[in-house]
Amino acid sequence: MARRILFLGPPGAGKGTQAAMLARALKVPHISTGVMLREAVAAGTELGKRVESVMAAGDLVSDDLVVAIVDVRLEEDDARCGYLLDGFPRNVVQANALNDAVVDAIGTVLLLKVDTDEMVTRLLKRSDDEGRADDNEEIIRRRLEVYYAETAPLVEHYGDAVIEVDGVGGIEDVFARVALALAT
Ligand code: B4P
Repeated sequence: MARRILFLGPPGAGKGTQAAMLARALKVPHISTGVMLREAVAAGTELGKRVESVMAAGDLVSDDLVVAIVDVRLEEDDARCGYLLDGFPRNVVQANALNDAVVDAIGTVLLLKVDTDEMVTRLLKRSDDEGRADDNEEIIRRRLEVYYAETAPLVEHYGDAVIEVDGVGGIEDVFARVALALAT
């Protein structure tokens, strides 16, 4: 059966980490808008130049740009049999921009829950490991604000499709909870 799953959660909750593991297990593509945008920045494309400063400030890239790249990606052959969307939609406008066929097909919305101190600790560690421009403390606080203002309302938007998963603990332990949530 085709699996179409959305991952929601604040920055640093582990969406990217868990979505990559789950996509491998389910053999569906892992579609991360954050990864696609960072690749565009690294490659110096026109898109990358437009979004670089917005991302570095911890703000959301404009809806039309993100919706356009997701639309194109979902048309690719490998997405026909399912996919994991990670980091998209990020607000109600983006959720409403998904076409009806996609909305009808979304089976599960996984919400990874992690407290603020843990998120900040993880992202500061990632900053040390990877040197991402948006992982310093001031920008992390800004990204959290943006999450609570723009993205958290999606939990209500998706209503009964949302399954909460405790994102605190070792990566394998969290993954076991994700797998259990999908199995029940
Ligand atoms: P994202 O790439 O989505 O980044 P994120 O929210 O920081 O990461 P995530 O929650 O996936 O955490 P991860 O697994 O990496 O977005 C970055 C930026 O792109 C946004 O701020 C925005 O500007 C832009 N953007 C993306 N999508 C957009 C959209 N739809 N619309 C507009 N703008 C958009 O985990 C974080 C760290 O924790 C990692 O170092 C990981 O190793 C570690 N970790 C994970 N699980 C752990 C665990 N269980 N224990 C300890 N550490 C753990």
